[in-house]
Amino acid sequence: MRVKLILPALTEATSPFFRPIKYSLFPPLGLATLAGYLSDEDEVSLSDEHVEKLELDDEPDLVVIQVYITSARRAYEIADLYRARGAHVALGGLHVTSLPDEAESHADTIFLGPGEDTWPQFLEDFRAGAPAPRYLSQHRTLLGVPPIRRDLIKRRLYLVPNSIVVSRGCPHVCDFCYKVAFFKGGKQFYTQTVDAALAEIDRLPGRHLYFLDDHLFGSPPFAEALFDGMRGMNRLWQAAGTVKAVLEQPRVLEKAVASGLRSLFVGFETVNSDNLQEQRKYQNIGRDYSAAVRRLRDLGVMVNGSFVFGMDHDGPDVFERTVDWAIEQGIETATFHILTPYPDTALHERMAADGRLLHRDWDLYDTRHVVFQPARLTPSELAAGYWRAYRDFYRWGSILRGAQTKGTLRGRLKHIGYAGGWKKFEPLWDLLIRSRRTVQALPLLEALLENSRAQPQPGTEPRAQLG
Ligand code: B12
Ligand code: SF4
Repeated sequence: MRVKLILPALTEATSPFFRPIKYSLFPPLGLATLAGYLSDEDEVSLSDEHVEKLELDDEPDLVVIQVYITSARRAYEIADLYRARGAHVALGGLHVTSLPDEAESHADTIFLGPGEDTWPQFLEDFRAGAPAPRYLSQHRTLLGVPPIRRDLIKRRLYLVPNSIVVSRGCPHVCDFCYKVAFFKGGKQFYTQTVDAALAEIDRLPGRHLYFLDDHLFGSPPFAEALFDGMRGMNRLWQAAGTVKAVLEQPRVLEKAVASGLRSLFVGFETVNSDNLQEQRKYQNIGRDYSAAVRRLRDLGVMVNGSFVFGMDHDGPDVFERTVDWAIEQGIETATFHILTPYPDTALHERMAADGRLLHRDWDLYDTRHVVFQPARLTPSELAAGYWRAYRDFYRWGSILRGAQTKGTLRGRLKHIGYAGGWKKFEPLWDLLIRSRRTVQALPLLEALLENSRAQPQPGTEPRAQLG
């Protein structure tokens, strides 16, 4: 059987003029995971439109497309094309799960939720000539998942070819997050076994890893055992975590650092605590954000702070306040988003019920456009403030100010190199992407992550200031 797996891209990622580095960071891990279930006799290809031009003149038997909200239009276009040519088209992923009725008119089969239970069932049905039109994931487990088909990934096209997930979902329930909708009807958070996770890590070449788990620290016993197992593997890694995990899992965090954690993406989301209540981001309420940043910095871990603008308590001053706070804390990189009510989230329902959605053009639901009526800002104030925040945070003056918060010359230089590297050298990234050698910058990333600080001993007590 000829199987073609496709990750379509949103228009911005395919521009002939300029390619932002963010679209050449990670390979299509979800599709490579699904490919693991195919048989050796199958002829399989995996195409990622973010990094390569799609060849659409072939005639596969089965076309598998992963659909995100911002690439839905493109995904449906490709799906329609292959269906017209007689291929069986299977659509799945986050957007299909949110809006199955929209997706099913472009597919022979759709999949709701994660694919580890439904996909092998479908393959069996398909080979038997009786595929169903819709599969709904209910049995959630990562036990017995076959090895990811990383051989299908064109490593040289990515800055971070070694992305990995060892869990699915998250134990929290924030109002704006995709995850409650995606995992409904079954477990909302589950992990691999530690042994399976360590075996997967072992299979990855080189030193650098990026854990794409929504919340790698979501199960402290799992995280602790994983980091114990990773000690001595000589890895450098990055991941995402919460303020709560940073402040309240001291032993786990120390073990993470000892096993190679060098930079953490932290969901601060808002510096306005009233917003946290509104978005049900309870795990951040009453927590000392500055203490979290200090703690990470003391352990030599760089911070990528994530912030969302446009929540109902945000007024015109929110942009400057957020940027100032982030610079004062010495946060190395920041990711700003405009609040976006993804379909099938509690936030979307609330906005729709209040008549606040401006449109349903999914192309623009990319966290860079305003798609709803904000409460204390106009849509144009919100959009302008968002872009200003990026400009203000990444101007050289701000980068140098942020660097001043570091105690040593080495720390300051590292801050400048890392913060400047992302936004100030986009044209160089663009060149590298075009020459199809993005991975060649990986040693530079590793060098910046390399940390000469004395490592803390696992098991040391939490610092007094946190008590
Ligand atoms: C890595 C990542 C990126 C990377 C690369 C994406 C990639 N190569 O896949 C980059 C940086 C490019 C990126 C960009 C964006 N991202 Co992004 N990203 C992620 C992240 C952190 C991890 C994705 C991942 O690899 N997961 C692990 C794999 C194993 O899971 P999976 O991909 O979901 O695949 C499984 C299932 O979905 C399912 N499945 C998927 N497809 C199919 C198809 C079939 C047929 C079947 C059976 C099953 C199936 O089976 C797979 C195995 O279980 C997610 C958060 C998350 N946890 O998913 C956000 C996330 C997907 N991104 C999101 C967004 C909003 C964006 C951006 C629009 C905005 C932004 N400001 O960054 C852009 C544009 C995306 C686009 N191209 O259209 C949202 C998506 C919301 C939505 N409803 O679609 C997420 C969920 C983040 C969030 N919490 O809001 N992203
Ligand atoms: S903590 Fe992050 S991943 Fe978990 S529900 Fe909230 S926003 Fe989603």
